[in-house]
Amino acid sequence: MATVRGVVALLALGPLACTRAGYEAPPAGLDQRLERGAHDRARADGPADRGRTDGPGAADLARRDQSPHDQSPHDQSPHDQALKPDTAPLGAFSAPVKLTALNSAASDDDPSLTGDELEIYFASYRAGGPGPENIYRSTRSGPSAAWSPPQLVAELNSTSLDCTPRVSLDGLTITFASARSGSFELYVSTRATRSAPWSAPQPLASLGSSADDYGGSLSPSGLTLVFYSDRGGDLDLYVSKRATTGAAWGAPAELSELSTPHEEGGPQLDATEKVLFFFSTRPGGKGGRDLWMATRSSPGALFGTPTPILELNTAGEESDLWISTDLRRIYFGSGSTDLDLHVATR
Ligand SMILES: [Ca+2]
Ligand SMILES: [Ca+2]
Ligand SMILES: [Ca+2]
Repeated sequence: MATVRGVVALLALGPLACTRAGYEAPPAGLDQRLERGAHDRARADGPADRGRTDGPGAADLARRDQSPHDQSPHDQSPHDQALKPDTAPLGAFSAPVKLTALNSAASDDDPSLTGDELEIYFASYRAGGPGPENIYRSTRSGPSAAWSPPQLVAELNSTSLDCTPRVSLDGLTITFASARSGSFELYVSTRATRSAPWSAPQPLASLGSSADDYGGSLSPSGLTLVFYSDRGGDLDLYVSKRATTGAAWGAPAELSELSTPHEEGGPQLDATEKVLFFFSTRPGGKGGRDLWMATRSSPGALFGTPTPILELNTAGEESDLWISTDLRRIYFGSGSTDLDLHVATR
């Protein structure tokens, strides 16, 4: 979602895939790896540290040499590889890199990828679409291949503002926010295959409000959806649950332990539903919107005090994000005069 500048900020979450055959839960020890990562991040505070070379250890670099990005898709899909047990510590992220093939001179934001990371959806204010902000899609043939020129997603866009696309890991469900009927509401669309067109978007009416609602991100189980809304007077995070992937969504509840009078938005849960990534304008960041994360001891527990992702934040805006299931690749919109899509790895 683009922020401020006279346009209502638009944000989107990526509904993460529901049931996906072959999915493996993240390995035990995630908490310890995150703990170590937080320690590393504490050492990497500020742009001045971005060029340092003592970030990833030798073991990390050795791993990176055999990363899924270097694997031939014919040998093993990058996604399968990414889901293999991975015990290396989650250290600080690398310096963010712009996705220049996707960015424009206008604001580009709200990235969301399929689990294989071969298809990306995002929102952009560039000219040429039916409305002021539109949803675009790009694909690539492999994890290190070039992205194709972005294309408008005609089935999802309107003459109003459309933003915060969140595609599921299997690429068959997408949610997004649209102001086509007044305030921003969440919509959902599906497709039978990755090459089929998206169905006519349907409003997620039971989650909506008369205020603006953005970015509905499905957990990998498909049973939890987090989104953000200013129904309480300022942007805060909300969660809804359902018993099965075919059941109706329950009444949304505010994640009030994470609420401040400042902006909270762009939430995404990890597969354990114990780690939440989001953006916030709360004090303690670098300025404007910044990326934050919070953890909890179990999916039913309250989140602890959030920590900023120091090495990714700037005095500009860091907005809606998407993070891979192994938590090693994060895509987000960032910028000062206009937003651009970035990726950082660890
Ligand atoms: Ca831009
Ligand atoms: Ca708030
Ligand atoms: Ca910032």
